[in-house]
Amino acid sequence: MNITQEFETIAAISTPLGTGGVGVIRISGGKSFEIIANISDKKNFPAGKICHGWILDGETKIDEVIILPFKSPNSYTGEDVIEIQCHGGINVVQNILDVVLKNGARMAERGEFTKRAFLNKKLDLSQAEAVDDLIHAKTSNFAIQSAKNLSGVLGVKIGEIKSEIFEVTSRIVAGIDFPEDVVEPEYEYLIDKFKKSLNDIDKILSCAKSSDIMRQGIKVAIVGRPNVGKSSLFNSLLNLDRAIVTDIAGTTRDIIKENIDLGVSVTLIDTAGIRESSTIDKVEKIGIEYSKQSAKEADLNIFLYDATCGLLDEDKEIYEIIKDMPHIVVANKCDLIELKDFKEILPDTVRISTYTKDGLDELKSKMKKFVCSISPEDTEFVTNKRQQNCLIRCKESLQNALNAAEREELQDMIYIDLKSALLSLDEITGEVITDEILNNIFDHFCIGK
Ligand SMILES: Nc1nc2c(ncn2[C@@H]2O[C@H](COP(=O)(O)OP(=O)(O)O)[C@@H](O)[C@H]2O)c(=O)[nH]1
Ligand SMILES: [Mg+2]
Repeated sequence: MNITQEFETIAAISTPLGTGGVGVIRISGGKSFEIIANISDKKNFPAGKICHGWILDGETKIDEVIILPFKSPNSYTGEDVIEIQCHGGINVVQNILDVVLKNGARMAERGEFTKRAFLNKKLDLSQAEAVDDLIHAKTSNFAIQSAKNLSGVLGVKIGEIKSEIFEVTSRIVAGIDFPEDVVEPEYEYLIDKFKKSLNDIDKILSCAKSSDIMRQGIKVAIVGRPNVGKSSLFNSLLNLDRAIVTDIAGTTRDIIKENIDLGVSVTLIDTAGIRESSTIDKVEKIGIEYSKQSAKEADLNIFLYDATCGLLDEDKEIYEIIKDMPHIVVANKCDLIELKDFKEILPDTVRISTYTKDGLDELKSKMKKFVCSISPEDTEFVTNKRQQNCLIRCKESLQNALNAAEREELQDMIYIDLKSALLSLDEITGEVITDEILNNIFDHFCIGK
């Protein structure tokens, strides 16, 4: 592989800033080997061989480290790369980075290592985006799906669709350029081919909704009147004492959010109890408004009431707000009543006690069932909004080509549509891309990646 671009040498801390077993500082660019030779007690760094030594700042010993040398093009970025594994303390990694910067590297920008990997053709753009997805995945499921894209699944599929369209385009061009020697392709053949490509694109786009859900997660709000045990349930689902629980109505005044992993990332929202009362103050009133808003915006509401009281008018008013949206009815404090005394007022009520934890597994499995109903666990193709937009544009061009072929229009016209279909696909993998789009993608990355 030829490295066509010559960049400055960059460096960054690649591990999260904090205390840990190991910290990693990464250097990439033409001066990497020179810099490490200047700042280490070793002078020889055979590519692919693990080296052990000290990082020095002049005479001062900074840390005892492991050095991993990679020679271009066999590295993450495709350039010469040095990775320094040091002891994982905030100051020690910073001290090493400072020495590296003092010796001729500049601080890397967000995503600059991966951007260079892309520019040096170590990854296509869909793989580079998968790196970011993998790092930021909120659930193990999404991490696995992102790893599929990192291995190139999406890029390969796009490549297949592209070569189908390319084959047709070449035959059309040959017919146009050499009308005496080459017969232009039959319209029936074109129609078949376009339908097949449209079908392939639809298959990827059919996973768009579950891709979005996997990436962003869903919102689940716990709603109910004060004191029914919303905060207790919130804490139980999190396995954490996060929200304050008291027997005083109006304890929760703000919205509290935390994430749990139910195959997709679920943002669990504890809300202020919704009630009308002359004693509520301004703060609680605002909290109640937020609660109503959260209920309306949630993908799923858990409607909680107190089994010992049954459904009061206040409960019914809240139920009215959410009854036409996806919801689960939950009766809490079932530890306080005899099983035989429980009357199911609303269908499919889950009976729980946040004290004894009875019924929580059933509630969780109902939540999971809902999650699965909107996002199947195995999504064949994970895409992001940018990729989906490219696919939609490609689909429009192909649809135009199909319409034209069905009307048996001049093949010159069809050729123009096919060219734009190909361009849209090239954008997904990054073969055709503007600097603006590129910067926009990598600006979201972490420093050091
Ligand atoms: N007996 C019993 N009490 C509960 C249960 N869940 C919550 N509580 C109590 O009900 C009161 C109100 O709980 P809290 O979670 O603050 O309710 P919220 O106002 O809806 O958030 C507190 O005194 C809790 O200890 C339960 O399952 N059983
Ligand atoms: Mg509360």
